[in-house]
Amino acid sequence: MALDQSARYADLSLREDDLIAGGNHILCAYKMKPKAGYGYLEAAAHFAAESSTGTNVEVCTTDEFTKGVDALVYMADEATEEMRIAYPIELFDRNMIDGRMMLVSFLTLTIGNNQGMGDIEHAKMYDFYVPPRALQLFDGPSTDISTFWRILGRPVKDGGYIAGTIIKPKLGLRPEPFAEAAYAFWLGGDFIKNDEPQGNQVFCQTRKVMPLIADAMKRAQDETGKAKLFSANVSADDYHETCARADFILETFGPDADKVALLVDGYVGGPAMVTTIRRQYPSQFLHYHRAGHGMVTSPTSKRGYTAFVLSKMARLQGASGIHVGTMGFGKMEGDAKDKNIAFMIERDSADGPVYHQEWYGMRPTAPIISGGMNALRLPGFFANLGHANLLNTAGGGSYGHIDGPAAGARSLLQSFECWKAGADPIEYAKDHHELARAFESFPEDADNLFPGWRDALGAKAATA
Ligand code: CAP
Ligand code: MG
Repeated sequence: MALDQSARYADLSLREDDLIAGGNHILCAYKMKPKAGYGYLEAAAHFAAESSTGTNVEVCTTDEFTKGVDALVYMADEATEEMRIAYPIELFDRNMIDGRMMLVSFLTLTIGNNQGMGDIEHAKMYDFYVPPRALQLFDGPSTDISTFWRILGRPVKDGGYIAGTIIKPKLGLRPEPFAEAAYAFWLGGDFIKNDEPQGNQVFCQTRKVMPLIADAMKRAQDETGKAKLFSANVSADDYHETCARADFILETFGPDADKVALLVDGYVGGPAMVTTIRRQYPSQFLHYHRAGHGMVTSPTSKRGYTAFVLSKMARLQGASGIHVGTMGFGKMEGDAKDKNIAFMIERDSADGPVYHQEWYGMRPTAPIISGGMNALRLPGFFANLGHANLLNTAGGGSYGHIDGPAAGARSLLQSFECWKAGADPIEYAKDHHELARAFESFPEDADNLFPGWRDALGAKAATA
């Protein structure tokens, strides 16, 4: 049996409201289950000890000051497996260079060694609260979706849906076809991103492809008379490599460099990669791709943290936009209730599953909606979320459109206009050709979402 540390690391008389009013603690809510044979409160207290000042035994070097910065379990409910811990903000590391807080330290404590403890079956963080003093010490975003709206000539508030895509196939395009795929989409749509694994492959070198993409952007802007946006993946293990890519890309786009977002694979690359871009390139839109996150955030995983927590951390770190899934309307895991993720990152005041968070004017992080989306799936998505102030990237939904990516892009925009007008998609498609052709392009979705569409649309959907 382990040492019972609940007298030191648990205080169930602490009230959450008082802890929030005090402003000296970061609060974390977990679903936690101890291994068989361990008492709930004892395991919780050991968890708080390992996540702050303690270990599995008393150490003789502990003094009174140490005890003042203990993390404390303030709620433990075996029946619902809920455990909440208050972490004094002094526990978290501050930068030497400027005294600011860092996400690395937040993670190391709150979801670090405690993930491998012998007396814990599993534990997953599903919400956290950041007091005003700690919020001030995180970077937050330096640019947000309004940057893009401004470039696109839209209102800077409620500028609406940004139709985007991902160059597909995911890998295996050489520079010329890659740039042509970009050009073709830009004839109809606004925003293109590199896919998460696209970088400097031997068959598609950054130095070769980026000038071609910059040229494609120029040509598409000339052709359409509209500004276009590109999100370039600069992920790499090495800080210098990431910066070398970003520098080269911005220089290459030259006068169009403001239209370039820098994309990082922020989950696999980690907080340091995100902050590299946030701090070295504060004028650029920071695009957080979260590939790999499912290993901890999936509802089937009982460890790690949820997608909600990941997204909230991304805003603290300064992501201008982060993928938040498709809330059950696309191909990736998720459900309609995930809209609380979008609300938490885009509003100044929002409710999480446990905690209410005030952001005190920290810039918003835009929800990026991606994964199996197409024009037919969008209206349901918008209806669930209640707005369309977001970036959407539809790879299959654009390059899978029967009349090509420009038509695919137009079908996305028409779908947004249709939803905004409160119109019925089948009726709207009667005089919006690309939307009609989306029915023909994605017949399985059409059958599921709009039964009877073929009779209603007839030749309009069938003819190119
Ligand atoms: C989508 C995508 C994105 C996923 C990631 C892909 O392509 O490019 O990486 O959306 O998931 O590679 O699958 P499609 P999430 O549009 O062709 O589906 O956005 O949930 O992080
Ligand atoms: Mg992708």
